Amino acid sequence: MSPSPADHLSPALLDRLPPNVRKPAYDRAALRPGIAHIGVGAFHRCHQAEYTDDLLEHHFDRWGLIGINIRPPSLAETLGRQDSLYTRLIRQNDDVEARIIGSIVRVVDSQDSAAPALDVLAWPEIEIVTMTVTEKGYCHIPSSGALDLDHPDIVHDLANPHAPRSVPGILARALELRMASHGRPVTLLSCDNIPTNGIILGNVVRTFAERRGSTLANWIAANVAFPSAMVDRIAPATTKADIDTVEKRFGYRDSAVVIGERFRQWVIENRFVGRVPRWDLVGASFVDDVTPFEHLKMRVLNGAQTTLSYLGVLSGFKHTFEAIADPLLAGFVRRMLTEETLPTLMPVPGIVPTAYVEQSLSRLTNTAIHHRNHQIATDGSQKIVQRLLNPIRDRLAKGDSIALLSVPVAGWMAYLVKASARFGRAWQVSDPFADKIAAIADRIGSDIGALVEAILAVDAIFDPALAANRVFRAHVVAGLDGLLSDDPMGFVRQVLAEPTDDRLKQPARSA
Ligand code: CS2
Repeated sequence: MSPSPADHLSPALLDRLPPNVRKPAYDRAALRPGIAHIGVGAFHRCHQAEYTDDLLEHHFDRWGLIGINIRPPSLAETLGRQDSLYTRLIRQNDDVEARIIGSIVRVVDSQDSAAPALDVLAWPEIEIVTMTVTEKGYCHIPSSGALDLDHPDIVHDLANPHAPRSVPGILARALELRMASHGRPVTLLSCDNIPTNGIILGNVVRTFAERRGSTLANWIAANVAFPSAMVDRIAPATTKADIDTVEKRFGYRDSAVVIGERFRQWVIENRFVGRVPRWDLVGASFVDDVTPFEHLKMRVLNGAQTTLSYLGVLSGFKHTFEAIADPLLAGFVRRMLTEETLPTLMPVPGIVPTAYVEQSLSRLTNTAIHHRNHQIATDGSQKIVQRLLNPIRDRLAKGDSIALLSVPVAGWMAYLVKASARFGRAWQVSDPFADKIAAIADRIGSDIGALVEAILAVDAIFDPALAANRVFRAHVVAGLDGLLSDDPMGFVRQVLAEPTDDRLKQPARSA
């Protein structure tokens, strides 16, 4: 019997789903929670939870996931009603593939108090804690990677270590509870797009713990591993249309649908303590050094997304696939990546860089993935260092041109400046530095040189040596001037028209 439209996803419904919906092919009742994941958003449900589902099908080994949300949305009730089952749709232009993921056994809401999160994280059975808490969740200073001791949540947590709010504070307290109870080691695996994410996570947790005393810091040094990882799959926020697609195509309701592209990748540094889920048996790679992979992914795929998001918003495009359908923007991004980004990359085992660029650009043309430019533009201050500023720094060190890579940096500035009152509040933005940049814009107005000077002085984003570089400043001034003009795309066209050699030192247009 096929389900009626009113049927909601549940274990009882599994046997009645249409045959083209793939289902967990293992005994969910035999799962044992061994992995906790902080930040159960669309990306986790589309990525690590799917790899774990694959692992359970292939090798079983009982690895169940407990999800923890310490920020909105609340998910325990929504997923709880479905016994933590949800549909993962793969959409590739007109193709839709549905699969029910069963690897999550429970989701815990811990937005109001850290207690539920701490309870799970301290269980002796939890051997791995993975996390997708967004770049800003680490409370680090983007330009240096150090814990931001002035961050309001860190100030709060150091004063109230038993009732933490921040990720570093929650993890440090959970480790303290583990130390004081059973003492079992644990691997903390960051799955966010920050460079050397394991090192940054280790830094912020250790720095926090050191302030709590050397006993905890020493225990962490001996019992906790912080491998780095590169994660990849485009999985934008779910829309109502995605939920309706499930009902229309497959005949049931699911309030926790996630949607992603077919491509996925997970490269994990092989540095665990305790048991290791054999994700390498189902497509992930365990490697000694993640750095070449993460540079490639963040500078090429994420660099392209960020560029298309800012230039896309400035040109009136809503989604990535629409921005990249524009020949000027597509041409700009391809040339930026091949001429300026690729030469900054180290060799990556098994990957041909030019082919990777083409594959990345082609992923972005997927018309079924409605990734909003404003979503990607969110928290740009936390993203541009690894996506744009690091390759710019590498190129400047060698005297190479940065004319193209500096355009999206100016794009990020233009995006925040245009959100200020002085520039007409063109759109609403979400970025930890939005207020600061808006205040600068309100104070300075349209003196572009002074605006750039003041924004580059924000040293949490721009390290002082880069900010002082004359070539970089000149390009960013020209870029911001061009992108704030009435014809921002005319400026992009003009940059592309410059002969490559002339771009070495001089910007296309001086303000
Ligand atoms: C995006 C990423 O929102 C963003 O910052 O660039 O979420 C991107 O889609 C993923 O990193 C792809 O793996």
